[in-house]
Amino acid sequence: MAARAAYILRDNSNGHITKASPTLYPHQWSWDAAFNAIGLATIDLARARLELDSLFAGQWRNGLLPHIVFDPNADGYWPGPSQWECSAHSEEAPSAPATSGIIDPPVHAIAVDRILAIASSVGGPELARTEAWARGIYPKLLAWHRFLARDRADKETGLITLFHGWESGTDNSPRWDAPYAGVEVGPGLPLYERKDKAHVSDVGQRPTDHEYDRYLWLVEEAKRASYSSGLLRQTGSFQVGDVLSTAIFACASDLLASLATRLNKRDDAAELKDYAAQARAAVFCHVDEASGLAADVDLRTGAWLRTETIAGFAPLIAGGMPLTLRRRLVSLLLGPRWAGHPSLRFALPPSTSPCSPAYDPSCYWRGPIWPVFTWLLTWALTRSGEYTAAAALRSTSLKQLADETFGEYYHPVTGAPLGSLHQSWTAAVALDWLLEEE
Ligand code: 9WN
Repeated sequence: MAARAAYILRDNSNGHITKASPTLYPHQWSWDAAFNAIGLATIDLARARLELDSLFAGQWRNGLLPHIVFDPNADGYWPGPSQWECSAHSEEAPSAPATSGIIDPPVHAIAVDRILAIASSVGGPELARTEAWARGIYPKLLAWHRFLARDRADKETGLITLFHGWESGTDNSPRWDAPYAGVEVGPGLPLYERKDKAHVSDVGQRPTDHEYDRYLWLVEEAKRASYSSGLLRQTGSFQVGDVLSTAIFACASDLLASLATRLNKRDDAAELKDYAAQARAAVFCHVDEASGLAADVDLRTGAWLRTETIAGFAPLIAGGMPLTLRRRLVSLLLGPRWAGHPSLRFALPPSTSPCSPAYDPSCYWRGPIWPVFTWLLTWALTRSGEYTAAAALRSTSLKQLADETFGEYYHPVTGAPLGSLHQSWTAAVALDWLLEEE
């Protein structure tokens, strides 16, 4: 399986970026790149470092790390550079490489930490090279975290604000149904033809045209606001506080603070620890007592969004949770509302609880199991000392991936791979899990 996964990463590489998938996503996605770099580190540390360097080449002057860095030689994804037109609309955007103008969850410091850990186990010159590289990429990571703290931490809730569902990485998750219901497509939405539907066996696995109109309209809104968070807070018709991105920001800021300490940057370390503490507190403040899950907030109405989605496990990812709350969440995760639901082919948590009325087992983020998300959970569980739960999810995931198609997501009941096959981040997390299993 490791060899097959490694071949997929090689085949999806253009030499310096890894396409998120061979045809559906032929460019570099931000959070995909971080997971891909973790997988690459298990086989080729130099290539892992290059992956993140290529991603950060697309960073904006204000620190924003865009959710897509476009490969100028690849085609077939829509919306592409000529729809985003970032450098024409914002002085913060680089003129090259072309990028999108929105963000992805900030998992990058997790990747740097993991790459350093893998390099430490190798030792020798590779470790020295990786340490020198970490010193070089550190200021870019700091600028990214400062951007999030400055431009995206919501003053009221403390949660990371998103202006597009794509920014959550969980695009059409039912967690966003209520805020999207308030998005009205205005005049001036250019005519468009979707390209994504040509790359899946059943269009029911992808978001609907109705949803796509809203996705594209929010891109128009962002352009009209010059991709400025300040302006989007006044004009954006989709504004949510995302508990998952906030939790990721909390643990990533902790890890970056440790790197700052290692590099002797004490003031930075204090600043980053402060970001982590504030983000973690914001996540814990949004735990719904009744369900035990964290709830996102529709910032335009103030309403808590309580749909039972996998993002509700954000406190586990944030880390530093009181033991009683942690035990409750781990039991919930493995119990009958989630991974232990009797209908499931593999005991793994689906993207939406099978007990939720919003659950749709074949559609994208509305029910399928995403191996990359399971990896994030196994990583977080290990970090907080929940080794038994982490090992159970890891070994079950490896069984799920045994057919070696490395699907983007999987049908929870039939176990069939869905969406794109040969998805890079699925191959990448398999490599990291296999390393752990050794
Ligand atoms: C929009 C690349 C990306 C992932 C996201 C996933 C999907 C894009 C799309 O693919 O989103 O960004 O076109 O559907 O939802 O998490 O980063 O793999």
